[in-house]
Amino acid sequence: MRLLPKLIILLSILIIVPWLAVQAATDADGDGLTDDDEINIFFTDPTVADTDGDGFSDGQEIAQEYSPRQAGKRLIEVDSDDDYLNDAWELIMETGLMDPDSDGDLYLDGTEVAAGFDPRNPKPVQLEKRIEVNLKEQRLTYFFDDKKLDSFLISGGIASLPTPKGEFKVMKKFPLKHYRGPGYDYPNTKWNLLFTIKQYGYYIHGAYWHNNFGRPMSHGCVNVAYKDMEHLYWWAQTNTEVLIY
Ligand SMILES: [Ca+2]
Ligand SMILES: [Ca+2]
Ligand SMILES: [Ca+2]
Ligand SMILES: [Ca+2]
Repeated sequence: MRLLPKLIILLSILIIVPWLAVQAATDADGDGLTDDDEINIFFTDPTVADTDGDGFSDGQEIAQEYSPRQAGKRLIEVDSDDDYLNDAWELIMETGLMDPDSDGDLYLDGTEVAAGFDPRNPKPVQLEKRIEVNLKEQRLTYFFDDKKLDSFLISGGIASLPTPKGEFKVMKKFPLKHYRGPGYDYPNTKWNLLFTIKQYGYYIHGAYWHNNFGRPMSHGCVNVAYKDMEHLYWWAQTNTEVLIY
C-alpha cells in the first residue's frame, strides 16, 4: 500500500538532486566559472565569457588574480563595494564582494580587517596576523587567520649585512622614512614597519630605488616593491607577528 508514495519520493530524490547539482555547476558562457558563482560570488555576467571586454575570460582573470570586472586591474587593486577591503581579500576571506558589511555589525569589512577583527562574525572576535619572511627564497608571505593574503619576492640583507632571523613583532608603523648611510641616501621612503632594534632599527619597507626583488640587496632591512608594500602596510598592525627564517 505505502510502497507507491515511497517510490515516488525516492525517484524524486534520484532525479531532482542530481538536476539541482547540474544546475549549480552550469557554466552557460563557458568561461570556467559556474553561473551560480558568477551571480553570487564574482558578480560577473553569467552569459558573457569576458565581462569587462579586455580579451581575457572571467575564469582566466580569476585564476590569474585579475579583476574580471575592471579591465587591466589586479583583484587586489579593486574595491568593488567601497568598504576598504580589496576584491582579492574579499574572495579569500569569503566576505561579500558587493556587501560592505558582510556580518551586519555596522563595521565595514575593511575597517574590521584593518583592526584585526573577523569581518564574518558580528561578535568582536580578533584574528591572528602573521608575516613570514623566508630569506632563502627571498619571499614574504602574510596571513590573516591562517588565510594567505599575499606572497611576493623581497630583497633581504646582503651577506655582509644580513637580515636578523627570529620571532619579532611590528613595533611601530612609519608612513615615511629617510634611509641614509655610507653610499646610499633614500628620502621619502614609503610604508615602513619597524620590527627590531639592534645597533639600529630594522624595517620591512617599500623600496623605489631598485627592482631586483628575489635577490639580497639591502643593509639588513626587508625591501618590498611599492605595489606590494602598500597593501601590507595598510593591513599590518603594531604587534603583528613577524617570523624571519
Ligand atoms: Ca560562466
Ligand atoms: Ca575579461
Ligand atoms: Ca570591498
Ligand atoms: Ca561588519
